[in-house]
Amino acid sequence: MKQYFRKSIMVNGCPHSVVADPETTLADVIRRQLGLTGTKVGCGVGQCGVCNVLMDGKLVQSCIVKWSKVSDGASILTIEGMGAPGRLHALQWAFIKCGGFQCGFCTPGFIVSAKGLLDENHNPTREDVRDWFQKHRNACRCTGYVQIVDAVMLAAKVLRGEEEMTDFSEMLGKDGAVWGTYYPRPSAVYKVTGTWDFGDDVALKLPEGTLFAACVCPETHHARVKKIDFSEAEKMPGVVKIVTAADIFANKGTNRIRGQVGSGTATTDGWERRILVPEGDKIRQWGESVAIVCADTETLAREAAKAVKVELEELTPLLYVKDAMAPGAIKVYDEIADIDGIPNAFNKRPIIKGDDPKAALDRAPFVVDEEFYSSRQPHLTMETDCGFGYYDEEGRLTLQTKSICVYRHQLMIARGLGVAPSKIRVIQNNMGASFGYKVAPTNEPLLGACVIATGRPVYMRLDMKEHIVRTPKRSPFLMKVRVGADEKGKIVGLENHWYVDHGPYSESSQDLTNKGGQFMLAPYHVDDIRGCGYTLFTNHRWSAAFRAYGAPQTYHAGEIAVDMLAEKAGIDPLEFRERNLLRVGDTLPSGQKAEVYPLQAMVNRMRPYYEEAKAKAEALSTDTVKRGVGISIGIYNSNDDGADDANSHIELTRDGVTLYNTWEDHGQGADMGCVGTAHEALRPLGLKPEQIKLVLSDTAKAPNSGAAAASRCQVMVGMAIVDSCQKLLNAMRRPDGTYRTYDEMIAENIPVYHEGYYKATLRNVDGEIQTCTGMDDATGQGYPFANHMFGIFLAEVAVELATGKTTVERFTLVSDVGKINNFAVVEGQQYGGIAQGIGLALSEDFVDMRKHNNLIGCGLPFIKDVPDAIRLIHLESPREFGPFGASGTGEMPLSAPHPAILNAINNACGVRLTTIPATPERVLEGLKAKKA
Ligand code: MCN
Ligand code: FES
Ligand code: FES
Repeated sequence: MKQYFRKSIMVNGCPHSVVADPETTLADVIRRQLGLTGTKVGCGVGQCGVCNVLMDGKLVQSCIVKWSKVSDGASILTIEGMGAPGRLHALQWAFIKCGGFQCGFCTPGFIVSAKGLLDENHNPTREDVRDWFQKHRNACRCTGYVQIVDAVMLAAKVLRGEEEMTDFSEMLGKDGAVWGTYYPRPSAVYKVTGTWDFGDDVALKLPEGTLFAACVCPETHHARVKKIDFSEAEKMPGVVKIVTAADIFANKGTNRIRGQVGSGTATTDGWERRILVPEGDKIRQWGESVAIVCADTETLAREAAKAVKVELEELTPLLYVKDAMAPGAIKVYDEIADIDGIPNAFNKRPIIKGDDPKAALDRAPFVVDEEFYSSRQPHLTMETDCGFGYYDEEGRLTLQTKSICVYRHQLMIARGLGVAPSKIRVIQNNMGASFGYKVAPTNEPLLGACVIATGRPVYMRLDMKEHIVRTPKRSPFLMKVRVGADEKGKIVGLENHWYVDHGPYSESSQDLTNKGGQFMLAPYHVDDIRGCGYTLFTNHRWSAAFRAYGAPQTYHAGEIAVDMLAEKAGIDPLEFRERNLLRVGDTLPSGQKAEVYPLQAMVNRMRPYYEEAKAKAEALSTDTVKRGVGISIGIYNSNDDGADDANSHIELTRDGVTLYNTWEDHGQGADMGCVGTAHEALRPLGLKPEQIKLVLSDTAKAPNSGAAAASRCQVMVGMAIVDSCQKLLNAMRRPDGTYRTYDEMIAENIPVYHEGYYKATLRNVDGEIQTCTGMDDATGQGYPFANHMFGIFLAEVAVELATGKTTVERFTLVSDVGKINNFAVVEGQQYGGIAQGIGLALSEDFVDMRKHNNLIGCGLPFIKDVPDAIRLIHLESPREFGPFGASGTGEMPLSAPHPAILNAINNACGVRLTTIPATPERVLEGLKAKKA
């Protein structure tokens, strides 16, 4: 006989009597039984603070408090009890004012936590705030924490009566401008009040009869599936259907998924990926699904999934790219041909620019010839992968997920499921960030298979462990670089070979592999380059996009190699870089010109901070703690390689305008991007920002704007928005230059709906305007990118000699992302990217499934791992082909912050690491090797 506990509790000042399972968590009681979905659940195991509530005035992580431990009469405060739209708490107001959130998934947890602090301490210092969030383990993956601390400090002032909670319209610019200001994004009020529904929140409100889907994923990297036995599982309570590949075949699906593979150099046709691994076939990576249990509840589905027996024949896994390419290595796919005699290589991307540099390198007085390895960085979003599917009013298979390329996913999964693309509708849920992993379909085909097999709405949610081990990761690169300089410290040539570990699927691999050629030494004048990138199959995690896709790998090698070269040449690292900078008229490794050349001006801005940092490091180094300074430069693209394009539509309404497009919002600020851009383009109409309504990221309602990837949307969708706005203004303009009203347009029968379009455009080496074309397969030369973003990174670190522990004490970023639409958003992107760069440099990795399966095990940076002292300096060179002069910004801050840190470690203690992360163990090993 199962027992339930009835307790009377006060929730947000109201009495409730709740009957619940004693083993249920307080988070579940709050979310599922009380329906207060403002409290989110991230890690579910007490590591992230996303689920924070105050219980009897004390901050608790509600995901680890069992109902049995909640005392009768307990008083609980959730985010809903703090304030609501229209009556914000000072903390909620301050988070908006300071831009202290992005995706908003961690935000209720931070705000409730901060209330706990301010209730105790009315006048905290910034360090008190940081200590509090560290002690209470409040984690955020988006913001880099600085604006959160700003917000708490500001709220404290309000609560002390030193500051007024003013109207946000004060933040508008001259003549009511939104563009170029810190004006809050449209989703702000909802995110800080917990009323912004994420996928999991909507899922709890789905109709009766909705099934929960749990995947059966045997724990192996490589094995043949001999038998899947679900005879016991299907008899278990609540089980409605166990879906296998046989169900997909029965629907005439091919059970295969294909993504972008390449343009002819690949030996695979790209159809490697199975939706569900059938009997007789192979599991080729950890976490691959062989079956899905659809049951009435999550608990029942998970129980039954455990009862499915899978008989396996274990096979040797290839978990490291060097093993995969070793002569005689076993094959991940026997049937896919090797390239250039390299086992498991399925694509090659040569780069041939200028003359062969071999002779110059042989002659050069200073040469670096080094091998580098970059890690398999995990995305570590606070929200896990989740979503649901159902048939909509037109009988379309509708999938609401974290997709950041709704149209692409529609096409990618259609044939595999046996459904015409037009019969699939993909909608992006409000999401707790992606950082690119959702360029890959994850749950979409699985949910699709379940809805088809059951005919019922189906919901799937991974817990954090499943989320980490089953979703794709950053692809590790093994890089061999030979670069030389002459007596004057001028780079004379580059030989560059890189080997990309792409796991067992080829999807999205060619553009990634291209980056190794496009960005190796991109910030410098290098006439002569030879090299080649190879993409390889392994049995480790399949790779998808991760913010700056290919750049952190490439700059890890390039920016450390440049530092080593400077050291060999006896030249200061910044000085060496300045001598070699990419200057007006120089070409990038792909042979195209950059659209602007801001690097010298950026170095000029950086130099005083650099000199000051060097002096400080020297003065503050002791016998036990060595301090050092490191520099790096990153350039990254702001459009998809080649002939990128985007659509955006606009409709004039009686209340204002409505935009229709698929600028998917990970949390980066698509809402602000759309409103800021459209508001500026429609300035003659004098609209208020709230008069611009958005219908985003639903394939049934909005035209295709492409993926929210490659930091392309501000430029690409932005230009399409401007085009649509111009068309609307042209239609509204009267002969005297004034504008018709909506009613007049209707009365005169003038169209109020206008379609905007943009195709990526640049100036070629002759200065002529053309569209982007992509790269030549044989030489890696071409016109892949319309716009770029530029960053110079300065890291100041302290290395503890006894432990090898590195702390980043201060960080400076001088950037040029063109004209800035919204400063709060751009600064948030940059703080957050730097924090991820610190994780990439020092702690984050994904190698061992038993260790790297939770946020802490994976090395997620918490607030004290990220300095409060981060300086952001913006240069804004206007871009000819960007809306109002804008380029992108999202990925630049994660292009090359980590080599600055690695270079600073070397500067501090003489340990030159070529593998990341620079864990204390690796630094200590380096220190010991130095002594020996
Ligand atoms: N922006 C601006 N002014 C500029 C350039 C950009 O105000 N000159 C603003 C834009 O309006 C937008 C944001 O900055 O709100 C990012 O714009 P953009 O660089 O065009 O990037 P996308 O909108 O295409 O977003 C994708 C990009 C990528 S590729 C990844 S990965 C990423 C990122 O953005 N993932 C993120 N930032 C992220 N931020 C959060 N919080 N979560 C993620 O998953
Ligand atoms: Fe509760 Fe992470 S601490 S969800
Ligand atoms: Fe903190 Fe996204 S805003 S996790």
